This record gives sequence, C-alpha cells and structure tokens, in this order.
Amino acid sequence: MRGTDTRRGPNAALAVAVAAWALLQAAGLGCGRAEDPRRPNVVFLLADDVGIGDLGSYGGDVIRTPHLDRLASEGMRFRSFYATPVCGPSRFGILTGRYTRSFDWRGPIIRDPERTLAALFQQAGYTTALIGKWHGLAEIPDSLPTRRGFDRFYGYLMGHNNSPAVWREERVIEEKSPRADRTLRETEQALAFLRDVGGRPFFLLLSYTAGHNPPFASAGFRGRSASGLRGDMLEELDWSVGEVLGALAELGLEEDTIVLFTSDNPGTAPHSSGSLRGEKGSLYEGGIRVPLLVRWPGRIEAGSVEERPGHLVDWLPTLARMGDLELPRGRVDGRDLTGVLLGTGTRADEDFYWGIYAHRSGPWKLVVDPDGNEESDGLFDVDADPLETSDLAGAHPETLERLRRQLRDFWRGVDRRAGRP
Ligand SMILES: [Ca+2]
Repeated sequence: MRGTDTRRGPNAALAVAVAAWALLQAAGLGCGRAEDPRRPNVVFLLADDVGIGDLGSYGGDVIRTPHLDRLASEGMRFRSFYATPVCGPSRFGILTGRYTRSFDWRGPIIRDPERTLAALFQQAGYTTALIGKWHGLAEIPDSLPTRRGFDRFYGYLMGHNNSPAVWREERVIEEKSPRADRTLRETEQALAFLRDVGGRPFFLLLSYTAGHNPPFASAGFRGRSASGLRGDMLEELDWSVGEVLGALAELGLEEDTIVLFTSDNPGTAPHSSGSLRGEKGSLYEGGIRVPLLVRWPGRIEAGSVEERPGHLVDWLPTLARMGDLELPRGRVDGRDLTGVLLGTGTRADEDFYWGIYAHRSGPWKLVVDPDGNEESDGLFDVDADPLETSDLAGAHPETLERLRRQLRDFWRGVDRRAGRP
C-alpha cells in the first residue's frame, strides 16, 4: 500500500489517508473512545470458584464484599446467571461463545486463534490483556494467550496449584511466585495496564487466581475475615475490585467502560452457592449458577436486578454487539444480552445446554443421570423451585421427553455442522 501511495505522490497518499479516516469515523471505527458510546472499553473480572453465596449483594452475610456490593448497586445484578460446573469449559465458553460437550476440568484447546473474544477486540483495534490465570488452555505450544488474541499477558498457564511460574507475554519471568501475593500482584498489573493503555480502547480480562482452593491471602488481609482464610482471600479479591474501580474513576474512564464481575463456577465451601442444591462439579443450580454484576454508567440501570437466565457463552455475542465487533465465522452458541442489559429486549430464548448432561428450556431443567440410568433423570421447574427439591419427571413425562430430545438434537446439529456423522 505504501509503495502504491509513493508512486502516486504525497498529496494522493494524504487524500487516501483522509478518506480512510473519514470512512472509519463514519463507521464508528475511529479511535474516538470517549466520543463513541458504541466503542466501550471492557473490564472483565473473572473470579475462580466463587458462588453467589459469597457476595453480600446476593445475601451472603459472612464475607465482606463492599466493593462488589457497590458494583451491584451501580449496575445490574443477575440472579440466575449460568456457568459450567468446572473451570476449563467455562473459560472456553467465555472466549469462544460455545458450549462444550463434556466437562473435563481443563476444557478443550482453543484451536482457532482468530475467533476468540480477545481476538475480536484485537481485530477491532482494541488493546487486549489477560492478567492472571489462563487455565488449561495452553497445552499445545502455540496456544499461549498472546496467540489467542491477547496483546499482553501476565500470569499463569494454569491455577496456582500446578503452575507456579509467572509469564509475561511469551516467556517465564519468575519460576516460582509467592502464592499469598497473587491477588496483590494481579491487581498491580491491572492498574499498570489501565494507566498505560492511554486513550486507546481496551479489553482487560482480569482472571483472578483467587477463589480457588487452597485459600491464600497477603499479609495485610490474613486473619481479617470471620470466614477464615477463604474469607480473607475473597475480601482481598473484593479490595482488588475496589482498586480497579478506583483507577477507572481516577482516569476518567468510568462512563466509557463496561465492568463486569462473574465467576467460572461456584466454590465447594459451605454456602458458596447460598441455599441452592449442589456445589462446584454439580449440575444442580448450586453447581452452575454464578454471580454476575455488570456496570456501564448511564447505559445500564443502576441497582437493577435481572431475574431471567443468561450464560457465560453469551458474553462473546454480547460484547461483540456492544463493541461493534465482527462475529467470528462458525458456530456461536451464546445469545446477545444487549437488550437485557440496556432494558430494550430479552434473550432470544431460554435454552441452555450443559454438555450432554443437562438442559434448561424455559422454566424446565433436565438433569441427566451421569450413570446413564434414564429412570434416575431429574426434571425440575427451576423458576418455581430453584432449590430443586421436587423432581417432576414422573409427573411430566412429555416435558421430560421433550427436553431429552432437544438435548440430543442440539448436539446432533453441532455434529452435522461440523461434518461429523
Ligand atoms: Ca474454577
């Protein structure tokens, strides 16, 4: 392009540049972050193994979460937001907008680097960063975050149990990091990124180590919570969220930035999922419902509560819409939540799939017996009975069969589109 311009002379080159700039502005693709509400920054705060019962805004009354509670009061809180029951498949779902068929905790490898949520932002000119846990998505040599759409990476390939080395971009900068200081360090890195990114649009995935067992906390937080070391860990996580919100305010970025907080799955600690049935690893609501708080001042109603369900896979199409990003080619299972968030519409349907093991359609939820014993399949009306105390499989055989068929058909459709017999 440069050679072509040179041959045509500097005036022609300038004219081309001005025309291109005008086109970009007209298309809302210029660098006018503050001027263009269609191009918000995004801070995606992802906790590890944190359930709704761990947050004050969901009724938790032991662990103190004032900063997250503030986020809830300044934005929208979802009461029925879904993840998968384990780490990897949820993280895969966020980055690809797709469900996984099974629940290996490591999750599938993301094989197409062009279609991750981070890559979509990158392709649209955002500066993208992952800070914290990449999890089990790096088992092939070229699948580091920097090969999957992130300009910057500071953190760990897996959780802290099995991945003590600290990476920056594509090299190890520290072989063994102190576990206790992980939240402190992730926070420092996040604040440095926010200050460094300048006026450019950005997507930050702050993927906390915190929440996962065994618990840890830095010296300043140890011994402060009535809920023991796990409480200390989550109170430090809450402090970190406060630091991020403070930095956005200090930098004058609050109005231009969507901040969301969620978790990859609930914890196993008592009451991590409040009174819901099950815990991490379970397909009952206590194993798959996670907190979701979303703030975008002036756009999302402060203090609003959303009763209808959504799922982590919805974030790819939702942020693609909000950031005016181009959707990836191929299958996207998630649904756009923009209308829900802005109060102008609803999710296109209320169908959700957890591998081949569970399916929700409207108020009804099928939980397949993991041993394949059909007589033990459960059917629940999770609107009327969110605690899943009444198995209605016997009382509603037609609904049971409909949900089984829909679950089979969903994965058959996936196979068909993928060219599998
Ligand atoms: Ca997890």
